[in-house]
Amino acid sequence: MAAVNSSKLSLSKSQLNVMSKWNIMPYKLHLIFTFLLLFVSLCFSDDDHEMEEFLKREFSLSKPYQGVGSLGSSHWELMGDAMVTTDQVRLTPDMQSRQGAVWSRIPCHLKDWEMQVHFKVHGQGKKNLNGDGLAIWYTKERMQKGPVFGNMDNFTGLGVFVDTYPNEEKYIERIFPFVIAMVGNGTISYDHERDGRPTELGGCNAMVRNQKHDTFLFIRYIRQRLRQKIKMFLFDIDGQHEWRDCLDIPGVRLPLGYYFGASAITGDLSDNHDIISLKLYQLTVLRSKKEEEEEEDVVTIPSVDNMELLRCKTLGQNEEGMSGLAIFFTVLFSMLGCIFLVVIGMVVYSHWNESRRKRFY
Ligand SMILES: [Ca+2]
Repeated sequence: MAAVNSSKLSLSKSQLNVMSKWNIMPYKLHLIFTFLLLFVSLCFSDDDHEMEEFLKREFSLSKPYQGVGSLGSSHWELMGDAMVTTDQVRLTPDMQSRQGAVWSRIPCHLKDWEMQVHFKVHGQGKKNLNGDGLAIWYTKERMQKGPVFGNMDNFTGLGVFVDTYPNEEKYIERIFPFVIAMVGNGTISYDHERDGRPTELGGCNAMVRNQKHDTFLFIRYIRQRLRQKIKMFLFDIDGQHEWRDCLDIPGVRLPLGYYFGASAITGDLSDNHDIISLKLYQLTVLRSKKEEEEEEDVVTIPSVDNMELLRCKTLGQNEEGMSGLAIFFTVLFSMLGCIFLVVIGMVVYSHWNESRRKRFY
């Protein structure tokens, strides 16, 4: 106890010393305090701390799906094999060669949003004998049939794919179902045979098929231009409330006025692909003046900053190996060349030296 007391005493003495120093330099104290405050506020100024959420009913789809697929006044339109039941919008049934979709009729002009997708993928097929998956869209085009999870290829905008069948078998390290995101500008094709790897922005595996508990996918898009991010959370671990970050990509530039949709496709293999609800929340994000100024330019074509960089990350290993090998051979041949030149030089020099000696004698 005595030791503690003395240490307390010495601490208070040193504190007094420090305090007296601070009294001499009030400006320093003020500065330190300001920096601390700034640091703390920066640490806590995460996106979640400055957001308010508003459910936008016109962009949301939920039970009892009033008028969907029958009334022209509904905000949502069905396509292909999609059908409405009391419990879900079934994009495809568990049958071969089906495709279906549900599309919003209204273009969305929100800057910052979060789409909360409650979905269900289930069927008779055993693991990896099911397919092909479903997609969530924010695109310029709507109501188009096609090969990309039941939507057109060369789409313009954002596609998030819940891919349930591994088409490319050589990458056995990837466990399916696998969720990826892709941004198209109208000219980029989705490579079905390679599960979209050449154009993916990133993704994660997610055990979302034949689950007893509910499965969700959240797509969050905030700060158009400056800090755009797509975040996906999955509710898939034994029904516990556990969310996982799936991907987080800054610099995703999406134009305003695109349409939300969901689609699915089956081929030789099939599944029921169900949408239970789509809930769109408007997010209110505070922006600095600088951020507002930087966002003034209107985005007309979807793009992703550092897209080439992202591609290199996913494609790159073979290319990197090749360039390493090329460097090795370049260095090897340069060294051999140098040695050859030195040897030639020595031979020439010795000949010259000998002939000079002969001249002297
Ligand atoms: Ca696939």
